[in-house]
Amino acid sequence: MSDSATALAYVALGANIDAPEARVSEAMQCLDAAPFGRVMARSSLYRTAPVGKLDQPDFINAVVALQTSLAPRDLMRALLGLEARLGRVRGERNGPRRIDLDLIAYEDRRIDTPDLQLPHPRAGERGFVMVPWAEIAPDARIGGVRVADLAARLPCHDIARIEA
Ligand code: PH2
Ligand code: MG
Ligand code: MG
Repeated sequence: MSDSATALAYVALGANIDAPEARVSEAMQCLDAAPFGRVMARSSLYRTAPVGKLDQPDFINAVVALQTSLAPRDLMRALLGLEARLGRVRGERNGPRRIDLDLIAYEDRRIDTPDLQLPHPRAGERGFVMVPWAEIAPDARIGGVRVADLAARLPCHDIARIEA
C-alpha cells in the first residue's frame, strides 16, 4: 500500500464455523497483504459466547487496527469482498459464520446512513468487540468515552483470551 493519504480504521473479526481460529488468522493476514491496507496492531484471539442467537458454537473474535488508503464506504465494500473471497456464504442474521469483518471505526468519523454507521452503533455494548479493541487501542474513543472504560463496564466472564 502506498503511504499517501492514509487513515486509521478498526476492524472487528469474528468466526464460529470451519476452523474459526484459522479463519480469523487468515483474514488478518489477508488484510495485511491487501493493496488497500496494512495491519498496524492486532489483538489476541478471544473465545466468546454467542450473543443474539445462543444455540450456535462459540466464536473466535479479534480486532485489528488497519491503516488504509480507502474511504469508509469503499473500505466496507472491500471487507465484504474479502469475506466472500474467504468463503463466507450468508445465512440467517446473527447465525453461524465462517468469517465476519465489521468496520467499527474510521478515524473519528461519524457516519449515519442506512448501509454504514460509524462508529458501529452496537460496538460499545458488545464485549466480544470492546475487550479485544481495548487490548490494542485503550485510548480510542466512541462518543467521547475511552474504549478501555467502555470495555471495563461490560460483563466479560464469557470472553477468554486464547492466544497472544
Ligand atoms: N457476531 C454476531 C452475533 N453474535 N457473538 C459473538 N460472541 N461474536 C460475534 O462476532 C458475534 C456474535 C453478528 O455479527
Ligand atoms: Mg458482526
Ligand atoms: Mg458483518
